[in-house]
Amino acid sequence: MKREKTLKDKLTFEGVGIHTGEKSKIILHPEEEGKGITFIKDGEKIPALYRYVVNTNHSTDLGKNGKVVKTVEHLMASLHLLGITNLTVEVIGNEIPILDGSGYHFYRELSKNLVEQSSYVDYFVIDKTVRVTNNGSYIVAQPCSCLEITYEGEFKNFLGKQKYTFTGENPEEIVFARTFCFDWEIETIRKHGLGKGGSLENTLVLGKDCVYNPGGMRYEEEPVRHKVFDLVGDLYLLGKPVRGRFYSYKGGHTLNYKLVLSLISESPQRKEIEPQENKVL
Ligand code: 3BW
Ligand code: ZN
Repeated sequence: MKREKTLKDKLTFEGVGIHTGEKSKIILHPEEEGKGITFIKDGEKIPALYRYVVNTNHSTDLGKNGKVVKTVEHLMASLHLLGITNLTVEVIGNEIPILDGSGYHFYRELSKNLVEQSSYVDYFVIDKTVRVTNNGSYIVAQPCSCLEITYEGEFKNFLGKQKYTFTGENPEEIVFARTFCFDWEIETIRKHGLGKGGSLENTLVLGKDCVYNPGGMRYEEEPVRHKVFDLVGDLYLLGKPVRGRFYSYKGGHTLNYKLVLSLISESPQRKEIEPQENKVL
């Protein structure tokens, strides 16, 4: 049995957003047990829950009453991996800072500041097999008392087929893996008004046969490790730390979100017990 956790003191992170390119600041405030993770932007409280997801295209964004916080997935993954269950994230700006593109800075600073609370963690336990698909991609969730996540990708460049399994024991296996993109995608992403803050400082950029970043890759399977990390973040939108075995074949934020919705609808009692506050939109 693990206990709920929050931070000892507030913690601040500042930097550019990968999509908006704007500078932003987040202040993480300790929160009482049972409160969960909440974003607060311009006075609007946005619970870190699936029902506030407003976009899953190239990032996972949350919003309520017209206030949107972009790119929550890497912070959410870091909180999930550290077992931080109660926290208020004050957002000054429109997006969570991308920092180095991985969860490394969040994970390192947060891990030095943890405090256990008195209640035991209430897990979201996968109790039956659930499968979601989307043109050739799929994710399968299965019951397990562990947290185990496998990602398999088939990339159209030198990476080819890559697969990585995270067994939940060593967060360091995935927190250091950066976000990534392929050179042939950048034009389209920018045309859609996204990726304005993207650079070699925060993104692993890959070509057909090359790595643009001067330092190369942090691991041979850095992209698939990052994909696992993204899924850890998106799963935390279930509202509780998760227990189960997951296999994602070419999934992304949209499919991750579809899985989350499907897991919720397969366990109707969980919808019922959600705080009343979340129903007011
Ligand atoms: C490109 C791709 C993404 C950039 C523009 C120019 C440069 C660098 C970046 C983000 C899910 C893994 C990657 N989500 C911004 C974002 C971007 C992610 C989406 C993904 O990690 O698959 O959390 O802009 S895609 Cl030089
Ligand atoms: Zn990511």
